Amino acid sequence: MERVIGTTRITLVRGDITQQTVDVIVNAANSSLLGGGGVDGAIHRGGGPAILEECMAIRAAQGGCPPGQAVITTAGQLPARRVIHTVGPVWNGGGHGEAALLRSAYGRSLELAAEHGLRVVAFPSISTGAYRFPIGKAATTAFEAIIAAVGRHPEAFDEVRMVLFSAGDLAAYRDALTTAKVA
Ligand code: AR6
Repeated sequence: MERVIGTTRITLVRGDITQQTVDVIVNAANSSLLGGGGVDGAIHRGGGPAILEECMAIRAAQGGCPPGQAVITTAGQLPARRVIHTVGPVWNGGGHGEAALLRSAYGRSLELAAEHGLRVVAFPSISTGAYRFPIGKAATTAFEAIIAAVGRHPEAFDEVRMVLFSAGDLAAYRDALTTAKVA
């Protein structure tokens, strides 16, 4: 399943984010940048200690990464060239700015990718694991942010890929991408 906006393909695959051979994969990190479970654990395990070393240097310089923001490091031994670490919101009922923070997490990640000339970007489903954001709303919000970023940077990206871990997650993102409005 894919949709094309100008010269950018928005694609969906079921798989493991650490196995993607792309310019940059995005990590669903936490504000400490010191690692964790889920996607974050898999990326640090697969990439090796070089990723944590750069995260610690960023922490020393700017004191972590708030929700909705993003930072970039090496990908260590992973097949991707770089890792962008973004922090999604913890779902707390939806009335605490969660959707805006999730939009920002996708949007800032794509701004950083564009700044660094990274043209093929792979995202996991940010915030829908440990942070409990409902999958359908997360999928709709992700594509709103991705489509807006592609609109701001029409020349920057060849592909923005969502990498979904389960069949259920893939189905939710397929529904959201099918119905997403492209301006
Ligand atoms: N590839 C692709 N998707 C994956 C993978 C993988 N290797 N592993 C899990 N998923 P989560 P969050 C899916 O919890 O909700 C960490 O401890 C998973 O099934 O990784 O943003 C951080 O340090 C789910 O659908 O991220 C933070 O503390 C989705 O990825 C916190 O969790 C996101 O699940 C962030 O929580």
